Amino acid sequence: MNPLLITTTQAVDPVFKFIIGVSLVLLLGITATMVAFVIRYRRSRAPQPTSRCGGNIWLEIVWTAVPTALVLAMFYYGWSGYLSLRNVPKDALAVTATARQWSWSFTYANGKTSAKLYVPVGKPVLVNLVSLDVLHGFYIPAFRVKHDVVPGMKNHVWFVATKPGSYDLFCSVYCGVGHSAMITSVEAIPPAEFAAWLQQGGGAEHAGKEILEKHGCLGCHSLDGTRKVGPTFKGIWGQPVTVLTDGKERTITVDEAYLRRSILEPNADVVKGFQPVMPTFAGVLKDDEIAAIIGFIRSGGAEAPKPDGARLAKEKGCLACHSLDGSRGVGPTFKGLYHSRVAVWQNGTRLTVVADDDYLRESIRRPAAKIVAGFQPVMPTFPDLKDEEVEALVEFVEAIK
Ligand code: HEC
Ligand code: HEC
Ligand SMILES: [Cu+2]
Repeated sequence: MNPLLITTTQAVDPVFKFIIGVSLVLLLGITATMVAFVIRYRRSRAPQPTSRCGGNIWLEIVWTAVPTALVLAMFYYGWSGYLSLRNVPKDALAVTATARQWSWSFTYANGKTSAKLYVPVGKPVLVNLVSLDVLHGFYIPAFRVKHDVVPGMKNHVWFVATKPGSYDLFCSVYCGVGHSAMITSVEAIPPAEFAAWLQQGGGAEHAGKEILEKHGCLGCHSLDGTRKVGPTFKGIWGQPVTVLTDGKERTITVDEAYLRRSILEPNADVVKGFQPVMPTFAGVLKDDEIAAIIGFIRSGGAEAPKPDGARLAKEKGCLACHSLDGSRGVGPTFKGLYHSRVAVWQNGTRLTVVADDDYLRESIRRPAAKIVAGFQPVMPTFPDLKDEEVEALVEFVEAIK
């Protein structure tokens, strides 16, 4: 870790200790003086006022100057600590924390989302705070960060986990009946493990494909094995490839270093049988975008895998309101829901429907269309859910017997 880096803990703790220390000294000093005076000048010992003191200029200067110096010192320490909390180190890893009633989800630059905040040990992490509904509070006691998450307002915090481990992450603002469910953790893992975690599953492949589309790679490279202006990406990972390096032929294995070089210096190794027409993407693609592309090619260069309903239900916060074990939460349980008969309110009329595929789909897409009798209409909509994700959730709910 960069030894010059001040962590948020290092920014907050000295100020806290200073203020507590000064307060303790004053509390004890004042209490002791008070007790001594009460005993010494008690009525039985001095029934008549004896001295007549008109004032003491030095005493007054001291008791004005010392407290002023103390509170100014508190302000100075507090302010410089606050600046450390606001000034994010330049190389910080950016993550977006999305708060909704009643769950957290974390989105990384490559599109991967997670219900826990995974971070590499020793690297500063910038967390952008987004609320989809009401006021929440992002709170990690271990790193001394706490910040309101205000709907419609841009906000951020940052921190460094200096030791590997699992740290609690809470919502610090009462945000409705499910508030206590807004608890998750920061998982600090070694940087190499983190890089591997970031690449695997969970939307990284999908993000990789989106980047390929955005930068026009797929105009020259296919994903299905057909030859275009450039070679296909299908199944090339780990395979030998014959290239011309400075006019000399050699065979190398497609690995991370080779892919990176092919993207940044396409003319260094030109695949045999192709023209050196690929433009360089150095300075165009960010490091994490290249990592996402490599992750995508590594995963086979095929379409994104089918979304996992169980994972989605956790990440999207469905399970904060819906139980799997039959118990009643903010919403009805998923247990035994499929094909059961449900009493619902629709436009003020009570009717009974059978919970089939269409009903479940509609319940997720348009929660307000039919309200299950006996429940509040508080289920949020999930506009960012893709169709195949809704299908995965429907399948997941159906499987809870
Ligand atoms: C104008 C067409 C064109 C575009 C656009 C293009 N490439 Fe290429 N690419 C090629 C050609 C031709 C080759 C083979 C010759 C070479 O190695 O330079 C190639 C080779 C590669 C290779 C090595 C493949 C292998 O089988 O060994 C990779 C990886 C690659 N490109 C990635 C990308 C990425 C990522 C993008 C988008 C950011 C991209 N390319 C955009 C034409 C293109
Ligand atoms: C804030 C709490 C909350 C969250 C988060 C939430 N729901 Fe709901 N959900 C409810 C409530 C309350 C109802 C019952 C009232 C209604 O029908 O809108 C409900 C109803 C449903 C129903 C119909 C249940 C039945 O018994 O007929 C389904 C299916 C459903 N939700 C699925 C989901 C899925 C999938 C997610 C996650 C993508 C989700 N919900 C997220 C609160 C929530
Ligand atoms: Cu909250």
